[in-house]
Amino acid sequence: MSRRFLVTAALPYSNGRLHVGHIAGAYLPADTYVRYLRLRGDEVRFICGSDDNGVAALKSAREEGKPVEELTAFYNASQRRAFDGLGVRFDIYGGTHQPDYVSLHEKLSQEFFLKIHEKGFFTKRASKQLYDVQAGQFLPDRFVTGVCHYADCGKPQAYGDQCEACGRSIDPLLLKEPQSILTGTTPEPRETVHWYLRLDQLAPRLEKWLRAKQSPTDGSPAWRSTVLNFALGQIGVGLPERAMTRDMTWGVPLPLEDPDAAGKVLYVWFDAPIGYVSFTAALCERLGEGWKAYERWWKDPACRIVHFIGEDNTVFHALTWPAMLLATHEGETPEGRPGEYQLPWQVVANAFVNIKIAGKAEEEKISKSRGTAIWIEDYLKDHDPDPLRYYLTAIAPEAQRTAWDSEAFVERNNAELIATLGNFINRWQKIVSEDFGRKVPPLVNAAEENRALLAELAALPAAVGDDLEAFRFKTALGRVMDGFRAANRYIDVRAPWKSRKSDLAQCGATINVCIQAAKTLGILMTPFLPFAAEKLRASLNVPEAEWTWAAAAVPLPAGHVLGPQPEVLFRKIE
Ligand code: B3M
Ligand code: ZN
Repeated sequence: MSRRFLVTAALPYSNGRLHVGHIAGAYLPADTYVRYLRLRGDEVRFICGSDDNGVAALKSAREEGKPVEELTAFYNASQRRAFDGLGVRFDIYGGTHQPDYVSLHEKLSQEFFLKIHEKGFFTKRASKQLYDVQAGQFLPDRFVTGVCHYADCGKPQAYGDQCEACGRSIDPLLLKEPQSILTGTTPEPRETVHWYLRLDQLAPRLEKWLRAKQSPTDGSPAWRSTVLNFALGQIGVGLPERAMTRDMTWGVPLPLEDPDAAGKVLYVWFDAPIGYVSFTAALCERLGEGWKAYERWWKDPACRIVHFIGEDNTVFHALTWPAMLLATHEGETPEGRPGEYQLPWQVVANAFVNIKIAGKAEEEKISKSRGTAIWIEDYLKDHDPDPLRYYLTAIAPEAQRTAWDSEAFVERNNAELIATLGNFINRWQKIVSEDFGRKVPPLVNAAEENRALLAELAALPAAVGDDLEAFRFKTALGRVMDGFRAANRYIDVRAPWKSRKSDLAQCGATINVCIQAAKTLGILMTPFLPFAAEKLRASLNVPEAEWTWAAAAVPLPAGHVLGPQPEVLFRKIE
């Protein structure tokens, strides 16, 4: 039974390159999940693109001395190459301000704003905001730095919107020792008008929806407690209204006739998640369905929407974005749906990946400025994508932060991918070529070890599938590797290099079981290691249409002609 999924991965800001932390956080688990769903035969759209608007890009453009359009186009292209090189294959990679996407994105974002406006979920209010007198402009939140105003934090790593140290959102006016990044001067509060989303009014609907995610009754996996506890905790202390407009020119213009709207754009966290919708629409358009076909994904309860994000984006995906979706509708629909749009079915957030520097005891935060980031484009110059995918899944920060350790990366490539996985595939190639003409030999011998391994393999697709359905990527990969370990033990015991001389039928039975193991494990490893899996598929000569989760434990019949010996699956890393 085929299901329908819309899977998104957080839209990267197009003001920098991607490093291993980004990949481990959102993009790799999302791609792994999508590949798994596709092997299951589910209908999937996988959506991403760059987050071009807002202050991050503006700030970098200032620093790099380039027009912001040029900067975002450059990084959008760089990110696209990095994803492609890693085999992270979106159906569309848009960009909220890229020439091919900006008009549809603006249209949908403005419609969204107007809908919420019409439903009365904004309040227009004058407020004080920090103004840089020397620069003659209001300061976007991220143009102000200072000391976090929460008493239990008080760290100096706070921006006007969020504290880097404790992760909570910041009220720029409460920020201690504020400083403008434009001029270094102390900004002064001045009055300006903004439109605030009534999160307080939406909180009861949000809470009802989130509570249902704690113990789902429809068999869908419970959300990670990190996400739910955070979101419910915020509702518990009360959701403040949030300004959804900014005094800036870079972004989506505010679509109101109101004279107070002049010179303002939508807040980047308002338009960015709408990017998921506008890129879906752009994809529908590209596929010849017309852009409006996005509604089949966003408004149809039969479709499950899954957002993969890094932990710092939790507040926006588990609260603000769902609140926006709810606010396009006055309340529940007569059929008891929360509104017109579907709310996220799952929000899968990962913690950060730190870095372990050789010779240092403490793990550190990956830092661009300290030069500790491992950039994807650099990595791909010398290495294949699969080892990185493997290691980042093996250390996936699913429940807490983990750390990249270059020595461990090399060690695991050599000991696990080469010595365990690659080696198992190599151990019987010579025999199947020389003694059986690359045809699957019959399984004539019912030896105990044969049946035991086949039974173990037969149970594996369901077990790995259960883990993937529940977003336990690390455990799922561990099971696949355990399968390879079992296969190696099996071939050790059966020693076909001996039986080929004494009992060719028994040898053939062993080879048959090895081939079945390679097929099962090859399919199960596909979401994680797509490049090696493709080589294996070709060498087993299984058509793509039969390389499916359901067929994983279906044996290749005796007499099936294999393809050529596989190309080297993994290379040694020094
Ligand atoms: N641009 C990514 C980040 O915070 C942010 C995600 C937007 S998802 C709609 O790094
Ligand atoms: Zn703080």
